[in-house]
Amino acid sequence: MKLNLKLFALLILTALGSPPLLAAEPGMLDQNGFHADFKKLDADSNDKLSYAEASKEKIFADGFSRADKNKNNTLNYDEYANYKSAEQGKESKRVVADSTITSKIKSKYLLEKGIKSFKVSVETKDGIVVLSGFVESEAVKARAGQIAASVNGVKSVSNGLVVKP
Ligand SMILES: [Ca+2]
Ligand SMILES: [Ca+2]
Repeated sequence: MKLNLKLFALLILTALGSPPLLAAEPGMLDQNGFHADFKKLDADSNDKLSYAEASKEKIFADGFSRADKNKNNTLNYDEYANYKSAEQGKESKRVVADSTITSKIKSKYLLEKGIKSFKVSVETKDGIVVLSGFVESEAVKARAGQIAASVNGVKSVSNGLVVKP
């Protein structure tokens, strides 16, 4: 029984601990984690990835030629791992930037008397903010949109707030 509990706790810790680690330490992944991925893609096991092999991963379907630094139309492990860790780094930066935008907007809404922040939902993806939920007047809706647009890093605001007096 005790052992099971320990195992359970370990599983929880692992589950909680993994995603931030993956995001925070691409260098570590570079050394350990990509070899298995590389092997899986390398269907003919020649230690190189052709476009057909690499493009099974979406980032290489789009970025194969950028990853292929020496332009020989195949990716060796270093080309594969460097490109992949750079892309993952960009992706985790984007996610951090998006959640920073969301929390800045939410904290500004808290300071606005007219906006009942618990009735307004803010979501940000790649700098594009989507507002949904309810406000009491057109003026408040417009104000909420202006506030969202004024936050650094916001590219556009899709104001889906519904006026419900
Ligand atoms: Ca191959
Ligand atoms: Ca190459």
